Amino acid sequence: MKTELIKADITTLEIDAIVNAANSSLLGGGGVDGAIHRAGGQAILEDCKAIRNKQGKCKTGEAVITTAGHLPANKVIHTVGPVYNKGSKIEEKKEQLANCYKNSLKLAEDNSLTSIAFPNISTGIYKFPKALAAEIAIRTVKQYYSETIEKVVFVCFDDENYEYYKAFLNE
Ligand code: AR6
Repeated sequence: MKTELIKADITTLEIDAIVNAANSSLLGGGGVDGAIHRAGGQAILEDCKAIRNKQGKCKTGEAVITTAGHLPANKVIHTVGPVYNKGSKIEEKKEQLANCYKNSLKLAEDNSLTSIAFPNISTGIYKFPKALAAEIAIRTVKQYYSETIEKVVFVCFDDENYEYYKAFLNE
């Protein structure tokens, strides 16, 4: 499994799967979630609604998969990152963030997807400290053994995240 780092809008990528930093309602929101639904169109929301009707909300750390609608990617994996509140259950939040990456990779494998791109989950509206989130993302992906996934792309949107990823990936 090789890893890549890029600075880009994740909605533009031609890849098997892009990951969405969703919320538990799965019904869309701001940030990267808003961008994915806007660019991908109604089909993504329809799939999300069908999943909700079947299983209810998506819990923090878990992941579900839908069509990618009009996006150049083949599938969207929606995962729900933890909301970071200073001093409150930090260890649990760290584990939940790692679970987002693990469960998304597992879902990609289960669907025979060989390339996957992650945004910096929880580091926007959910306010997870960027350095800590980058460490967790990189460690979790590197520790994940997959016989089928060939490529994992870390997609940064802002300079601060990009600098942390660049530093930690080169360690
Ligand atoms: N491509 C790649 N990365 C992006 C893009 C993009 N087009 N747009 C933003 N980012 P956020 P969260 C980066 O807030 O913190 C939504 O309302 C952004 O710079 O999208 O997990 C959901 O519905 C940041 O580094 O997600 C939830 O309610 C990263 O994506 C809530 O926000 C994550 O920022 C989830 O919050």
